[in-house]
Amino acid sequence: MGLDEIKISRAIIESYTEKLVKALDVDVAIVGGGPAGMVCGYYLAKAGKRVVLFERKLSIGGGMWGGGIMFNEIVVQESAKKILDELEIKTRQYEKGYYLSDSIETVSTICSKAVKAGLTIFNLLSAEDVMIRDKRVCGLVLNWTAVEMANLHVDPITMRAKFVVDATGHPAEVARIIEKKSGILLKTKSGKLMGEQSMWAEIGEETIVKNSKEVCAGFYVCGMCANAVFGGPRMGPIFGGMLLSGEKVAKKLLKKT
Ligand code: 48F
Repeated sequence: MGLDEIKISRAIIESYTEKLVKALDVDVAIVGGGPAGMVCGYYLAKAGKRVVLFERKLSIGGGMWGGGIMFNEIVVQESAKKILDELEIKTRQYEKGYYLSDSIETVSTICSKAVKAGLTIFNLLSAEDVMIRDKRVCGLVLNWTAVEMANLHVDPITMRAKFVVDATGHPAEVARIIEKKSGILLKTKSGKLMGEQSMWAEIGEETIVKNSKEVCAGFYVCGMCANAVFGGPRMGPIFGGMLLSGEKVAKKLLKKT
């Protein structure tokens, strides 16, 4: 039996197009495929929600692959270990309250479980803007990362979502766009982005979960982005807060969708 290259191409184009068309109108759109965004997507998909995640890069996983300074181990504290257990990711106790896991196993397993639960992930697509109607965030404006990188003058496409989650990590990209373009007052102390503070693992891990919440109508933040928006320290290669933050936003959205 000969393999037909045209059939292979048609299969990919038809299947991807179907997936993309389905993604144009969903319950929740997540921007950023780091640990927080993926965990958020996992819990929403598991509960049967129509949820898509857009990741700029070729690979998902954000800042988790490299552990600390490229030593590919991550640390998770007691309160977050239950999420790694649920996902069947191996952990080892280092000292009381400090658990280690292999960052490669952790990223790949979270991604696998999320996709198997029903999360649709699009890599190589960047959110470059949002859609806002009646002061409510209600969708994303997307373009190929390759277009963005080559600085080509190509117009984007738009998708609609009941809720948008910014999980873009330190740069808080979607929140920044909303602040810059919409004039909407954010639910922070200043009404604007508060900015990330210097390293303090204990406070950072606490505040990141508190700060994972609604920023304005239709718009939530989780992961490092939450501390960049509401003002809180960074925390380095401890990842429990990221996981708990994704879970928290998913739980909040489950009550609303
Ligand atoms: O940075 P990232 O891993 O965010 P996170 O889930 O986790 C933070 C930790 O990795 C680490 C830390 C732990 O203490 O502080 O930094 O909060 O993942 C964010 C992902 O978002 C993608 C980016 O490529 C990365 O994979 N991203 C950023 N902006 C966009 C985007 C955008 N505009 N469109 C699509 N993806």
